[in-house]
Amino acid sequence: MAVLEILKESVIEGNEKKVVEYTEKAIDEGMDLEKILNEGFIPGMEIVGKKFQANEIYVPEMLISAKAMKAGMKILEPLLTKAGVKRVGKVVIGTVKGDLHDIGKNLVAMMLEGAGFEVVDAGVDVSAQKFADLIKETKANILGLSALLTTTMTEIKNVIDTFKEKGLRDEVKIIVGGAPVSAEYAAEIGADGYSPDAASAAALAKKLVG
Ligand code: B1M
Repeated sequence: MAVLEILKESVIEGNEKKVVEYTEKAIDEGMDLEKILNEGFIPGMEIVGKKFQANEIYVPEMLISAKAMKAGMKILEPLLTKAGVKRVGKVVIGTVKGDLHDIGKNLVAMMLEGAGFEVVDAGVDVSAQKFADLIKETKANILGLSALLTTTMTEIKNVIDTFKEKGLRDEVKIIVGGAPVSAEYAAEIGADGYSPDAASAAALAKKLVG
């Protein structure tokens, strides 16, 4: 099997050791960095996302694949940056103020990375001001907001309103998600999109920047 095919399969299997080994092998062979990303990691994570949506795999398997992909990205990322390879887009993602849940948000961040985005993870309990500062600082074109509590869901609206007040709303596409959030709520508060899970969040982000 060719190196990139093995790399792709290793991401799907969630075999971290093999992902690292074959990422290094591809780099050592002088393979194009973009090709490693586009023909190894991205199609691997795309298949993982599809399997998750079809209920063929569940959150733990998806986390294992995402962790394996991330180990490879750790090697590839500095080289991509150094070579000035253009990514699909840049995303700032975080869990809103008052909310400490981050498992789903981390999964979304990893799927976005697997889809070719540069991801700035703002962490949990992030204020509207902090999101605004990060968007100005990173010039990201997508903002991802996660909320897991009915009490913090309203903070998503506060972030969007703050962006409007600061004249930043047109600078970014805002995508939202988390268990209590719905497509109706997202539309009501003026988000650009909602997705129910990590795989569709990556597809949505791609559509919004495409
Ligand atoms: Co909390 N918690 N929790 N908790 N917790 C819930 C959410 C709850 C439903 C449990 C329950 O009562 N049945 C409930 C919320 C009720 C409500 O408001 N409707 C609850 C509560 C009440 C609380 C506390 C208030 C409990 C207390 O202290 N009295 C407290 C609040 C702390 C705080 O945040 N301020 C609390 C604390 C915690 C722990 C710290 C113990 C822990 C979090 C650990 C961590 O995240 N590091 C925790 C956990 C683990 C849960 C449950 C059990 C699991 C959440 C999870 O990780 N799911 C949860 C009950 C449940 O869901 N069964 C519960 C797995 C994860 C992969 O799914 O996060 O939904 P999820 O993410 C999905 C999608 O939602 C979507 O994609 C992900 C992957 O497919 N998605 C996005 C998420 N973000 C997205 C963003 C997007 C797009 C899609 O675009 C940007």
